Amino acid sequence: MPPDISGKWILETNDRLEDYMKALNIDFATRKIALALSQTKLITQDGDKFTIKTCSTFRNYEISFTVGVEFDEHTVGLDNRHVKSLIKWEGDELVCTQTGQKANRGWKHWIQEEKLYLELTCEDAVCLQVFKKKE
Ligand code: VLZ
Repeated sequence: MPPDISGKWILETNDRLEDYMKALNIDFATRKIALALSQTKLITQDGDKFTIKTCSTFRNYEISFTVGVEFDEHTVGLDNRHVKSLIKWEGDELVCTQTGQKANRGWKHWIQEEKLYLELTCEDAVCLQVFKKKE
């Protein structure tokens, strides 16, 4: 059984988000706003089907997918690129590969000590976010 990552999660720590946003060529003003924000993840999980909403007071971003089924992702409000995204379980990690213009792009989620972790990667930039469950 894969782990259950569903729920409402509040951002606690956000390490090197600016590097990740720079690698995506997100402009200065947007980066400064994004860095100052709290974020909430709302995750629903029904077998292999997921919806992940990343919410903030500035902008929201949502994806829905089935594990193992590649889909076209348009990163509207982030870097506005089109990528092919494929998400798989690798052991207890939910791993996304985003193929497109940017090399080495993707993310992974995992649970450790009741916290939700997210590593966001683009080129040589790696951002680590940790979320605490909202009861
Ligand atoms: O999440 O790729 O949970 O889509 C930070 C932008 C990057 C902050 C967010 C400002 C990337 C805008 C989120 C807030 C929406 C991301 C995936 C994994 C699912």
